[in-house]
Formats: sequence, C-alpha cells, structure tokens
Amino acid sequence: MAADRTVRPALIVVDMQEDFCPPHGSLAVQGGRDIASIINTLLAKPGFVARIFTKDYHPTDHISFASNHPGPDNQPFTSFVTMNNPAPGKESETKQQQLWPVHCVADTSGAEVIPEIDISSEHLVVHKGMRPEVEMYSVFADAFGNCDHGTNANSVSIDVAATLRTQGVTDVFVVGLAGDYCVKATALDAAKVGFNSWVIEEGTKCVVPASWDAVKEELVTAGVSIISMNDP
Ligand code: VGL
Ligand code: ZN
Repeated sequence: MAADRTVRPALIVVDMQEDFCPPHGSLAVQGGRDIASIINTLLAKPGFVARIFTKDYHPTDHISFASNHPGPDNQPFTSFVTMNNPAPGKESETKQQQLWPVHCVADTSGAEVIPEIDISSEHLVVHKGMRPEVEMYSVFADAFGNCDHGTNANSVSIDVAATLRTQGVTDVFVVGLAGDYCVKATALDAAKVGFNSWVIEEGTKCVVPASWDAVKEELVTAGVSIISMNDP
C-alpha cells in the first residue's frame, strides 16, 4: 500500500449466511463456516472506517431458483440465457442465468448470518436480491453490471457506493461467500465504481473450489488486488 496516500478502508463481509454454510445450508459452500474466525479477526481491527454485512435476501419467486423454472433441463447448478429489462434508451443484453437451489429466502433461518460471526462491532447490514426478476451477486450492481437504481430500485436496500463515499472510503476489502460469485462480483464492482478493491484470500471459499485460480486471474486483470492475512 502506498505510503503517500490516505487510506480509508472499509470491510465488506459478503453473505455469511446459514444457507451458504455446512452442514445444513441449501447452497452450502465447502468450508464456508470455517472462515468465520478469520473474518472475526478482521472485524476486530480498529482501522476500518465502515464494516458492511451483506445478506442475500430473496423472495420465494426469485429468478435464480431452479424450482421457479419448471422443466427437466432447469436443474440447480445449470444455467440458461436470459435478457435484462433495460432502462429507457438502453439496449437489452443477454447473459447466462445460473440456477440455484432455493436459498436465503427473506425472513427464514437460512438467510440469517451464522452465529459464529461476531456482529458486536459497529456495522451496516445490506440486503440484496430482493426483486424477483433481478439477480444481484454484488451489492453495487445487478448481474448485468447495471448500477442504475432506476431499474434496480428495491433490489438492494441501500446505495453502498454512495454510503462509502460519504464516509470518505478509499479502499474496499472483501471477504465472505462465495469467492466465485458474490465476493468476486462485489470486488469487481467496487473497482469499477472507483474504490481500490482488495480480496483477502483466506477470508473466502468458493462454490467450485477448483475455480479459484481462474477467479483470481479475472480479479487481478480487472485491477483487484488479492492479499493474504499474513501480508503487512
Ligand atoms: C451467491 C449464488 C446465489 C453468493 C448468492 O453469495 O455467492 N451465490 N446467490
Ligand atoms: Zn442468491
């Protein structure tokens, strides 16, 4: 980290929720619960200007639930091509919509932050993915990279970029679940909207563990830095 700039760091703890953790989570990420102590160590550091907990928080009719797409081909962990509903004047785009088991339904125990996470430090909670037709892996934008709150109104509970800017945050440190989806998307979008973006490697686990090397490459190419707990 350059010594000649004032660093105002924020910590974003992504989706450390029951449904993403073994043994009972419907979309459990291998080793997901085990990173809680590393995240608690980070949360206890005095330097963070802001600490944000994100919560995936879906309605029962969410687009990402395989069960909402009847048909033999639409199984969890498969994907299909979908189009966005563009803002006026914007072009429509297509992307792959990944299908998942039902997970993190609003107001259910699966959406709770796991009790191993120490929530005693001052923090903000951000809910995301609350509109049925909008997939929100990142807290900054939908899965099309659309940060436009005209089309994403109510899909995320607060404007995180604006909140962090108000607090003079320069650097965003991202940990949590899952490394290959919401952590990746949040770190990429943090860089895109103008923050120095960092992922702390020991603080995340992937849905597909073997994908982590490729994910790291994609992050680094986009200007995100990967660091270790052991780095100074
Ligand atoms: C996530 C899949 C679906 C995540 C959220 O938190 O990485 N993954 N919804
Ligand atoms: Zn989700």
